[in-house]
Amino acid sequence: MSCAPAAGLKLAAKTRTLEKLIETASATNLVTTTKNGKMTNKSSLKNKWVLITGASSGFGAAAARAFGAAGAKLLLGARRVDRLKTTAAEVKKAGASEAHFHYLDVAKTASVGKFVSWAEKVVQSPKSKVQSLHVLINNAGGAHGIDTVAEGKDADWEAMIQSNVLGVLRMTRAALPLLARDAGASIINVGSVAGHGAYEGGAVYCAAKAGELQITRALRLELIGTGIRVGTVDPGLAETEFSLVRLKGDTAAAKKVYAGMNPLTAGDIAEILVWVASRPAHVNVDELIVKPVDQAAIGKVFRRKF
Ligand code: NDP
Ligand code: 8X3
Repeated sequence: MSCAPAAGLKLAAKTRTLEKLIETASATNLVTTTKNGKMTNKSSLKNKWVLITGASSGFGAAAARAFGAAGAKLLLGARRVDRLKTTAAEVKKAGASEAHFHYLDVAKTASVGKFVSWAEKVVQSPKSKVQSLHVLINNAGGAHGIDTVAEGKDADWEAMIQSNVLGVLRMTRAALPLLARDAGASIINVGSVAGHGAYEGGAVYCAAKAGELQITRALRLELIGTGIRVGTVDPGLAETEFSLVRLKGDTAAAKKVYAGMNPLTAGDIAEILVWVASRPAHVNVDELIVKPVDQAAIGKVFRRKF
């Protein structure tokens, strides 16, 4: 008895698998380059639409520039439209062919609705080559106050839950129909080390970022089969406007948060966000904790004495 037909069938199946892989790779613009004898795989962001919330400062603005430098086209949202205008100009300078911006308050469902309708019109305009969204970065958020629970203010609590938790949910729900299926699209949420551990004066911020982490995990389960990747990037101490906002505009107190240590920069996180989004389409970076070397744990920070 000959085993040739079985071998032939196996070969045909292998060829089909290979063809499928090549198809997927070209559909997602997988770029394979050789650098110093090493192979590097990444999917191209060129001309892909990237939507970033909280793009008026810090991580969001830096990420917009970094995605622009990678050839992506940007959709930027935040409440300070004058700052968005500046970011958009910088993004174009960095290399983006297009950078659009619009007012967005993630704490309000109506504002999120208006913003996403605007984004849909831009993405699906006749001149837009790729008519779907490739990356959604839920970055808008922050902390308000350092009060203990006993001293906490309703307005601070509500602002933190609104932006860091409900904002992520609202933006994701509204933008999901725009995200491409089976093409390496990503939802990347910006969490925090605060979502992984509690500290005094941080009860609500820690709860909010722990909420963001669990939303990310649930969403990944819910979206299985769509090809949409879902992950969270969770930084430690980074010097942006974060502490200035948390400490209600007290510049000296905000500076003190980073005194004597080398914090992360917005650029550090921006580069990581671009790296996550440009992995090959079959790779999902689930959860990434990034801390400065001087921060071994939330409350363990090394400070140099001058
Ligand atoms: P910044 O204060 O510099 O930036 C926060 C951004 O969020 C701004 O663009 C702000 O824009 C936007 N934002 C806040 N609330 C809203 C809202 N209701 N609607 C729309 N946009 C909003 O801080 P970071 O860049 O550091 O913070 C970005 C994210 O990173 C936040 O989610 C923060 O919690 C998180 N994070 C920060 C860390 C740090 O140490 N810096 C560490 C870990 C996580 P505008 O005010 O114009 O609306
Ligand atoms: C910001 C980092 O440590 O101030 O999310 O909570 S921390």
